[in-house]
Amino acid sequence: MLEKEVINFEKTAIVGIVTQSQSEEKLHEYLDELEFLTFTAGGEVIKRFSQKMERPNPKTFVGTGKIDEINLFVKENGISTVIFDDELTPSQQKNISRIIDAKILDRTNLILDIFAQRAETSYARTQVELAQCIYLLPRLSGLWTHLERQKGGIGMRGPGETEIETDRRIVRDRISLLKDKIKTIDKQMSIQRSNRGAMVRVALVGYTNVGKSTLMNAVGKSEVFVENKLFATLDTTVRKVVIKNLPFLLSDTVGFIRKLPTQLVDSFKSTLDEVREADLLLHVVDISHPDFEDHIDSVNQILQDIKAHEKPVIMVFNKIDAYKHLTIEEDDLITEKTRKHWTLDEWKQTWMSNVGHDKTLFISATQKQNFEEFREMVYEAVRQIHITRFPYNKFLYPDYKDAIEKEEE
Ligand SMILES: Nc1nc2c(ncn2[C@@H]2O[C@H](COP(=O)(O)OP(=O)(O)OP(=O)(O)O)[C@@H](O)[C@H]2O)c(=O)[nH]1
Ligand SMILES: [Mg+2]
Repeated sequence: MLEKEVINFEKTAIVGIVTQSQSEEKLHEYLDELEFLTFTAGGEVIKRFSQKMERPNPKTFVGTGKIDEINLFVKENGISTVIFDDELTPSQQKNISRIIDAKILDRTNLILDIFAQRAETSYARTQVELAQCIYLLPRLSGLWTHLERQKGGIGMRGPGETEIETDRRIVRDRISLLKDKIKTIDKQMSIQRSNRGAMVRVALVGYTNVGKSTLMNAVGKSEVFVENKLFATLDTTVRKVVIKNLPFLLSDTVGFIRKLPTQLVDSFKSTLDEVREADLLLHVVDISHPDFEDHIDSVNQILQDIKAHEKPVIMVFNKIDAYKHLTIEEDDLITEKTRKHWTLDEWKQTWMSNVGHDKTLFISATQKQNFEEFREMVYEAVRQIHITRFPYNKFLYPDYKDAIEKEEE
């Protein structure tokens, strides 16, 4: 409570829709996530609005009656920001801003904002700014509606439009400048990566907030920033890790999220190269999260988008210490036994038999539960890649060679 008073959170309302392809339950989950994103960005959600509709209204996303309802609530409760769960088209954003007297943002906007807040190195900042400029360009005219309303339409249109043209030119110039800057850094990073020598490269991937950095710290004895907020990590960290004399490189990178803005995926190309060029992926999952199966799907989709879906993967189900299942009595007696009622063992069995080709692990990174098994499985996978990749490694890693021989005796 005290924290909230000191930090002064922005009062926010969030909006989503129920459609044929998005059930009420799904919307509820999405809005939970949007609320967490809002909190991460420094906002406090005062109210959720939702509407059932066949498809989004092309002009105002939700119906005009709903817009009026939101507007009234905004006025009566001093709401400063309204955030829509889906990406608004530039014209939707413009139309809504004309009616509702508050900042109108969408999910993409919000994610970009969090990335901007969190970017620390100049490289991350450049990537985020590029994504923001690309997002902003088609929306520039919308920014002027506020001014138009204050000063009236007459006389404003001319200079307003000119300003928009000037702004567009400025943003376009900025985009090409940022692209050049990124190209230069890309080259440096790619040289850096190729200079790392003959070591197997393992990348931690997964949804945001699943515990990738925590795992990295636990394995690599490094100090990577960990926080119970979304997108704690933006920059890639690479550490040399040694398990049983076998050295390899482990990288921790930006987390994924569903509906990840495409502008971000494009701008973060080089950061994601770390994943694209890895030999082995550790796909970390937060099994204590009610939507973890959706998270897995989103991550797999993004891996496919960046063409990293054919790599060997170890599925690492993390946070088993926090996994809770509902017993039928806790819920209600009529409800049939759904997946939410499964015990951890039942999950394990299904995953082991379902996933088939992927190796599966269940751990707790904070409690270091099942760490021996984790180390063993990673070691074995890295060793396999190492043997095929570098058959003459005995000159490079005499210790490692000894270790294998000892083991095989
Ligand atoms: N209960 C429990 N919490 C964990 C475990 N591992 C990580 N956490 C917590 O989960 C939160 C997120 O951890 P991070 O390591 O920052 O997650 P991340 O995947 O790196 O997140 P991003 O960098 O935001 O993508 C932190 O509050 C951790 O303390 C675990 O095994 N059990
Ligand atoms: Mg992290």
